Amino acid sequence: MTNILPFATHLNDVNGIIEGAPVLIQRTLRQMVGMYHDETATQQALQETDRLVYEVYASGLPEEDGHILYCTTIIHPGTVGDEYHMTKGHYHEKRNEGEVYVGLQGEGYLLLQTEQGAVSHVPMHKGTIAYVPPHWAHRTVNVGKTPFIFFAVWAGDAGHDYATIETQGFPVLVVERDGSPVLVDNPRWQASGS
Ligand code: PAN
Ligand code: ZN
Repeated sequence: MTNILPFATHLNDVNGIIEGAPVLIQRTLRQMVGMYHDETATQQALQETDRLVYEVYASGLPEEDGHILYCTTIIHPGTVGDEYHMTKGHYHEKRNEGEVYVGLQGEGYLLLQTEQGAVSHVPMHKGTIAYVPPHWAHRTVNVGKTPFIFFAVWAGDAGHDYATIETQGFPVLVVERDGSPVLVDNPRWQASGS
């Protein structure tokens, strides 16, 4: 295991950035083509310009057993068609690794599913401590008008499996109806093996 000396970083509680965190991931709509259910709305939005959907400030710690990884995620407000801005979502490669999310700002939903077909969602706002149990895929969604920001902590060797979600999506979508978020069945979703 890589030897790391004790250190501290600082969370900027205005913008959610971890100052001194070396890793920044920025995901734009172009990098998420095919993940929003309304392909026409995705292509129309991209004809005008690409947009930043979310960014991650990560610890940069080694992805190894024994280390604990952490980051903040900032999902910018907006919709693609009627579907709220969201993360790609993933299973952990090591399915038996869970995670903790802490809401810092804004309004969000945490969507979860298992490979056995169970589905769940947890509304999140400042102060929410949400638990992602082992074996549950997880995606977060900004259902508000301001950035939705949360802090996450997980095991260093958990790994990320994006491919399963890219292929299958989630069984439910979070869409805007009369200005409020509602969950609807994902018409394109198929359980694995079906
Ligand atoms: C989070 C996520 C982060 C971005 O740190 O990685 O919110 O979402 P995607 O990884 O799905 O793009 C986490 O769950 N880590 O395990
Ligand atoms: Zn995770």
